[in-house]
Amino acid sequence: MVFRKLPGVSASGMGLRLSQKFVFLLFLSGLVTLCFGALFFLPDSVRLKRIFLSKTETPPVTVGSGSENDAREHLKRPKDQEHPRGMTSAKGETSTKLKSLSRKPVVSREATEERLAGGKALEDLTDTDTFSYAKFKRCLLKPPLGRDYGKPSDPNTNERREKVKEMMKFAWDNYKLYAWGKNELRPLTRNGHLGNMFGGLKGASIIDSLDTLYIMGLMDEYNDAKEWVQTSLDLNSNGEASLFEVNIRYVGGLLSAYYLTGEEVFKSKVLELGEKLLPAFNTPTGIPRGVINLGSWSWGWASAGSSILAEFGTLHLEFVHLSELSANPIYTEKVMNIRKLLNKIEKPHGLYPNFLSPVSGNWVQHHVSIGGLGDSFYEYLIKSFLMSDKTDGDAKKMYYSALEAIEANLVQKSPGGLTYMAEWRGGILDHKMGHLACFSGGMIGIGADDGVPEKRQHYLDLAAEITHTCHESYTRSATKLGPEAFRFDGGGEATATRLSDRYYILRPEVIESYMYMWRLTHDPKYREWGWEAVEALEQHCRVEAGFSGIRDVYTTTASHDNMQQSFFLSETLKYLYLLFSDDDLLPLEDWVFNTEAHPLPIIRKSFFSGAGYGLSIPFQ
Ligand code: DMJ
Repeated sequence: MVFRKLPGVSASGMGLRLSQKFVFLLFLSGLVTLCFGALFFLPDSVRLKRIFLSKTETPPVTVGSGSENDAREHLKRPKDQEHPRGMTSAKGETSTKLKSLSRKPVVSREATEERLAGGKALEDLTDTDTFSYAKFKRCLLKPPLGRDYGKPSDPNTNERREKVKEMMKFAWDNYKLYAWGKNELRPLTRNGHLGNMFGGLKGASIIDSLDTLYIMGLMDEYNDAKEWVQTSLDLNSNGEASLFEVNIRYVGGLLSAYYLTGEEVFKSKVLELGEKLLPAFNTPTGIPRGVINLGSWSWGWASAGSSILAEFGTLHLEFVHLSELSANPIYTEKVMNIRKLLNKIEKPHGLYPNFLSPVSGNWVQHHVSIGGLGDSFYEYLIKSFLMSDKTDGDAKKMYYSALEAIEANLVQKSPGGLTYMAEWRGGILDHKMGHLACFSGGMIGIGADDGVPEKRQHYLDLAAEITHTCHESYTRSATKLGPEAFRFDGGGEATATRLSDRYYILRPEVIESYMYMWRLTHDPKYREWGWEAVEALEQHCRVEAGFSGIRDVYTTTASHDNMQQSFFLSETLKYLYLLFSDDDLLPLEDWVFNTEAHPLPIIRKSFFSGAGYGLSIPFQ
C-alpha cells in the first residue's frame, strides 16, 4: 500500500507531532462515540444493530410486562373466581384504533376492545428483534380463553364440562398425592412411575398438565405445577430419551404454558431443553435418530437402526417455535432439512413408508400406516401450513399429495359401509385400523377448507366418515371404549379380533376427532359421543386413586393396567373440555394443537419481529 506524503507527516509514515496526534485522537474518539451512540437510534430490525448490541442491550423485551401482570392476577384471584383472565380486560377502557393488525377480519367488536383495552396500539409498540410477548398477545385475533373462558350458555353442556373439570382435578389430586414429581401415577398401587422414555427427565404429568389446568381455571393446581417447574424441573439428566416424546410432551408443554401465561420460567426452561436436543441431528443425513442421550454433547444419539417417520416428522411445530423464541434459526433449519429430504426422496405410490435410514436417507421397508409409526407426520404437515398463517406452501403441497395417495391406496369401505384407513405392507393391504389412526378424522377435517375447492366438501365428508367408524369401534365394545386396534376382516367390522389388541390405555384420538368435528360442523352428535366416552371412562377407568387403562374393552369385569398416562391429562381431558366449551376457548383461528394437544399460536409476521425466524428461513 502506498501512503501519499502529507504535510507534517514524516517519511517514516505516520510520524505526527504530539499536538497533532492529540487533536487527531480526540477527533477519532468523538467519531467512534457518535457512531456507537447512533446505533441506539436505529430501528431494531437493522442488522448492524443486532451485530453490535447484544440481546441484553436491545430495548427490553416485553415478555412478562403484560403476562406477568396476568399471572399475578391469577395468584391473587379468590377461589370462587378461579379462572385466569387471559388477555381480556375490563370493558370500556380506552381503545385505540388498530390500523395494520389483521390479515383476517376481526370477529367481533368486543374481541377488538378486549385486545386493545388497557394497552398501546400495535403500532406504538417498539419493534424488537426478539419475540415480544406483549406484541404477540395483541396480535391474536381473539382472546385465548374466550370471553367467558369458553363457558357454554346451555346448562346441560356446562354441567358436562364441569364434570370433565372434576375428572381432571381428581386425576391431578391423586397424581399429586401419590406420584408427585414422577412421570405418571400408578393408581392401583398408589405410587409413581418414571419409566425410561424421558431419559431421566421427571414430572411428565406436570408438564403435560400445565395448560389443561390453566384453561380449566384450576389455578391452585396450576400454581403448584408452575412452582415445581421453577424449583424442581432438572434438565441436566444423563439418560437416553425418546426425542419424539420429549419434544411433544416437554417442549410442547412448556411452549404452550409460556404462550398462555407469559411466565418467563417456561420460556427459559424450554430454550434450555431445546439446545439439548440438537445433537440428535448429528447424523450423516441430518435425520435424527429416535433416541438421544440428553447428557452428552459429543455423542448426541444412541442406538442403531432406522428412524421412524412419525418420530422425526413430528418436530416441526415445536422447533419452529423454538427458533422464534430463541431468535436462533437453527431449530427451523434442522426440521426444514428433514422436510427437504422427504420431499425429494422417491415415494412408493406417493406414500411415505414408516422407516428411514438416518445414514443413507433411504426407506428401510415399505410399511405405511396412518396409525402408529406414521400418524403425526401427516398431522404436522397440515398443522405446519396452518401454523405458518398459511404461508408454508411446501407443507401444504406435501400434505395434500400425501392425502391423495392415502385415499388412493389406503382408504377402504367395509361391507357394512364403514370407511377406514387400512395399513399397507409393500402393496398388500392389512385391513386393520389402530386407535392412533383415529386422530385422522380431525386432521382431515381441519385441512378440508384449504384443499382444492372441488374437494373441500369431500374432505369434510371423509373426516366425518372416519370419525363415525372410530365411534363404532367404541360402541361395539362392552365398555363403550375402543380397542387399541380394530379390524375389518375375518367377519368382524371395527372390532379387535386379537386378544393383544383389546386394551385401552386412556388414549385421546377418537375424542380428539369428536372435538374437531364439533368445531367444524356443530353437529350435536359429536358432543353426545364425547359424553358417552366420559361415562365409559367414569365407569371402567376411574378407580379409587385416579384413572387407569383397561386390558380388555370387551368385558365389563375390569382388569386395570395400573397406569394413568400423562396424555390423559394433556389430551383426553383437554379435548373433552374443549368439546363442551364454546369455540372461543383456544379458537382455531389463532391456535394449532401439537400432537400432545398443547396449543401453539399461529405465527403471524405481525407479532414476530423482523422477518420472523421460523417464517423467513423456510419460505423465502
Ligand atoms: C400421545 O402421546 C400423542 O398423541 C402421540 O402423537 C400418539 N400417542 C399418544 C396418545 O395416544
